Amino acid sequence: MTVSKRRVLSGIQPSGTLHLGNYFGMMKPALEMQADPDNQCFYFIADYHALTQTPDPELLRKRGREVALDFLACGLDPERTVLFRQSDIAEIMQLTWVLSCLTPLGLLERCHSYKDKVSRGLIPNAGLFNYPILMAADILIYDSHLVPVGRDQKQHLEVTRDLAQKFNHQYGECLLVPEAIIRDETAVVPGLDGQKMSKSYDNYIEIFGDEKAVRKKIMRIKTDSTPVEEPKNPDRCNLFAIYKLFAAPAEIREMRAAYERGGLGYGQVKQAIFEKYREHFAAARQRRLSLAANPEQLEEILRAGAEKARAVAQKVLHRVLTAVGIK
Ligand code: AQP
Repeated sequence: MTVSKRRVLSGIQPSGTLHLGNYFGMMKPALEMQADPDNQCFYFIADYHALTQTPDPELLRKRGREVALDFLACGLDPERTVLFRQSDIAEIMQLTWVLSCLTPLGLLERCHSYKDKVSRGLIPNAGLFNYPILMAADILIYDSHLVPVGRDQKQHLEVTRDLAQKFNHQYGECLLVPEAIIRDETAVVPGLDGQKMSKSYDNYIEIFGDEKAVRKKIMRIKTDSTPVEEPKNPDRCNLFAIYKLFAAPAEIREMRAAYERGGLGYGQVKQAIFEKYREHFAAARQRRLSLAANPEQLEEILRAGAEKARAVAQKVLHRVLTAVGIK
């Protein structure tokens, strides 16, 4: 069960277009963690998870490639970090079954993400209900130490930890109990409507959207109707929350003071966000274009990543199956 480096593990579902919530909540911290030589990062495209909501095969394949391109364009270095498709690691399904046999139904019934989707009208399938078990398998199968995620995944991480502890209690020390890494400042990035930004709610700003269309979306971000001349509370404003993601500390202080002074129009803040957005992703946008022009290279990165991830998964699964009495 010993690994020489700290393993960092995270995934993104190809369930739609990646957005600022995915970027600031998970990708940016995950990319920063790859710079630490003590970390060995495993990042994956969670296509089995996305299957719960994506019945169109071509769309699922296409979105999977796009997630990989987005991640690479944003700075994932395949020389240092292992990037792979979840579905290339068949062992995950075996571990999912073993963990399912330990999971009380009540634990799944309490998961907010499932309840939230159902309350928004999604007709759930068993896959969506069982999502936290698959997620636990995704994490535990690589002896992961650290899992950078947005706050919406906190409860799922707790389920993962519970299942690992339950397994160890029942069968003896076998699974490593991981820790979530959630940054307060980017834990929940708000969408255009002020709710959590989500691929499946029509409230997101794409990382690599068409700039004109993104500008229009930014201009639609919901605000209150405080007149321009009046002072405003930045801490209750979606625009300020989004501006803060991009701006340097001194710029944030200046913007805060401008809110509190009065005389600042929301249109000005929206324009400032758009300019920051454009600048922040300009180099990545160029990199994405050249990566997209070379699909064989992308496939090779994913193939090589899967090979490395699978070697670890096979060892952990062997340990688990031996512990439960299957091997
Ligand atoms: N709004 C957000 N703020 C902060 N972090 C976020 N994440 C997602 N939205 C926000 C983080 O992004 C990572 C990848 O998420 P995911 O693709 O696995 O699924 P999700 O959390 O369910 O993201 P979406 O966009 O809301 O997808 P759909 O609509 O398909 O369910 C995770 O670490 C997540 O915390």
